[in-house]
Amino acid sequence: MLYPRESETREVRSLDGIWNFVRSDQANPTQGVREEWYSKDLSKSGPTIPMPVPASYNDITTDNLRDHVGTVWYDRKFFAPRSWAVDQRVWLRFGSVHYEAYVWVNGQKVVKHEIGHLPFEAEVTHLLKYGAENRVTVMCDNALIQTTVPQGRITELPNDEGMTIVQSYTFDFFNYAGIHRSVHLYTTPKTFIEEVVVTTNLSKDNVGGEVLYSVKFNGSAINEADNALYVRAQLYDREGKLVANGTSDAQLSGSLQVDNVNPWWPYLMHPEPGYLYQLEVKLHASNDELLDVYRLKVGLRTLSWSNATFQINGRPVYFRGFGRHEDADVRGKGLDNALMVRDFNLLKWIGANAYRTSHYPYSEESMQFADEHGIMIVDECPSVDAENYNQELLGKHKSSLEQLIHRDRNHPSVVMWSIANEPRTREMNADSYFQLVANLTRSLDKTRPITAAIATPWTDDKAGRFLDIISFNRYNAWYSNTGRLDMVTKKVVEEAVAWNKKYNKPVIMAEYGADTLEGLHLQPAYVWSEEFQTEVFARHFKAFDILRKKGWFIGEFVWNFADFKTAQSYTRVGGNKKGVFTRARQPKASAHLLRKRYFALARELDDSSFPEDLFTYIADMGKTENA
Ligand code: GCB
Repeated sequence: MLYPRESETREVRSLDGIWNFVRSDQANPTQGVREEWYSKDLSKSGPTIPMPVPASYNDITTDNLRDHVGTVWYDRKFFAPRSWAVDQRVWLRFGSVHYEAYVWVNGQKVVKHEIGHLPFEAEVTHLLKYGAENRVTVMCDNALIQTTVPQGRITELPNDEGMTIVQSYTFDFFNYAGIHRSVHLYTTPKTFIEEVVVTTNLSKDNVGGEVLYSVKFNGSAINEADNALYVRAQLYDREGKLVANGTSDAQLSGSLQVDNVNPWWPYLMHPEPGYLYQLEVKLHASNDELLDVYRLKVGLRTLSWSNATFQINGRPVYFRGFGRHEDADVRGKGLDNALMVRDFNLLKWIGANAYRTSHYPYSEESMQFADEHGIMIVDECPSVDAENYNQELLGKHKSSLEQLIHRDRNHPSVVMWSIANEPRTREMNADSYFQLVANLTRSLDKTRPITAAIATPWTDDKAGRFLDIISFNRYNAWYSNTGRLDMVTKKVVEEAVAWNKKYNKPVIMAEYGADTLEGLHLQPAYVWSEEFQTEVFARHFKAFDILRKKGWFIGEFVWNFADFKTAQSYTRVGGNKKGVFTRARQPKASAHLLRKRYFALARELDDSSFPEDLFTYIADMGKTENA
């Protein structure tokens, strides 16, 4: 699915803003459908409140909307310009609605989509009134059950008024819901470019490059005799200079050769990271009439992996990064450009070169940003804590990967697929289940390796053999041997070695960390203090340096980039506090230590230089300059 972009043949309009909102009666979740609330303005069915889009609805009001379970409704009006009535098609696209969405336009049902964090769209050409006002209505359901991805449970429990519905889940982040990402209306010509798939190759010396593209169109050919559409592809460099062009074959595929290529490199691995070309794809009828134009950014890079290494453009990569969340005060999981740009500034400040989109696909805008900044992404589907494996769950889990790969396959920043976080891989059926999920992923994309973040002890795990890279999550000195800083280094080394011995594959530590209350200082280090988090990190660094010498240990990811909201629990003080940054995106003490490590690794492994402010002046240390 292509990101909506303007071109000489396409227009894009945002429907973001303030929508009208109604929460259903929890005890009567289907009332709105039975009473056909979508057939007229929501305000005609009852009082509405204003609700921002994009945003989670949970933390906007001051009442208990936060804990609402079940359906809510949104609607808004918009104009469709008269000019759109002729010779075009119009599409309504949602970047993400969590968890399940039903959409109507002018009272007509247009699309239903299940699984949050992924885009969906529908053609609305025939439903719109042109040069007039239209209405879009959305019903969104946040209920998670044993066959949703991720899974949850709904139970009825007695409360002070009688009975009430309660949502529970095992995963450790708040189940924010609503219209989380932008809503767009966009136009295409009648016959248009529906899909573009790009893969790239580099010569051994990284001097010659190749862009392979394959295009799918949608729509009828222009006239009866015209079944021979073709594509003209042109590649421009950063300065807008044309560097390659060509014409497709009859299947609308082709390749472009680039001399003296600027490869896509990760941040700090090259002085010019994140180099992107622009690929211009023009769909033509056989009489040369121009039908549609779509432009996308392309990074030229190769990935390769073995049982010991992971390489980009032929050079070994050591991942230094984070597990993250899309999470912020007030807006929850709603797309927020200010937050996104701040986060990338922090990632670069701290010297990270990668993050995992734990535990679901992140916004398309952030994927584009990662491309531009050279941040590598381990792209995770929304399967968290999978258990009680069943056919329906498998179907949806596969569908989430299919949708994710369709959405993200052209991003150079995406270097690995993560097919699950902490699935219960010792359970019966875990092996056949993950074999099927891994096989599907590989069949959809052979150019990237597959991983999953596993917390099951290596002795019991049944999924690792289907992966290319083993990622494990472990909280030494936190969940096990709480407070024992002397029980970290050896345990991490032993566990990583055991995973490698069992599967003979590269190993990443995908999560480690400690909850830390900003401003709490205790010396000697004591759990929850800034001193403790810093010490926990240092003990892990020591383990990682022992492991790096073994040749197959390829990365370290701290849990978590920033503090984030969780369900209420006595183990969580206002949420999960394992952030290196606070929820307001300010550094804790550990951030300064981590920054020194990440830049030290970048210097050792990739020859990059230190930022001037990395080390604070303490004393002359015997290195007086003759000034
Ligand atoms: C984990 C999970 C992550 C949690 C984290 C924690 O293993 O993958 O979602 O937030 O532990 O802090 O407990």
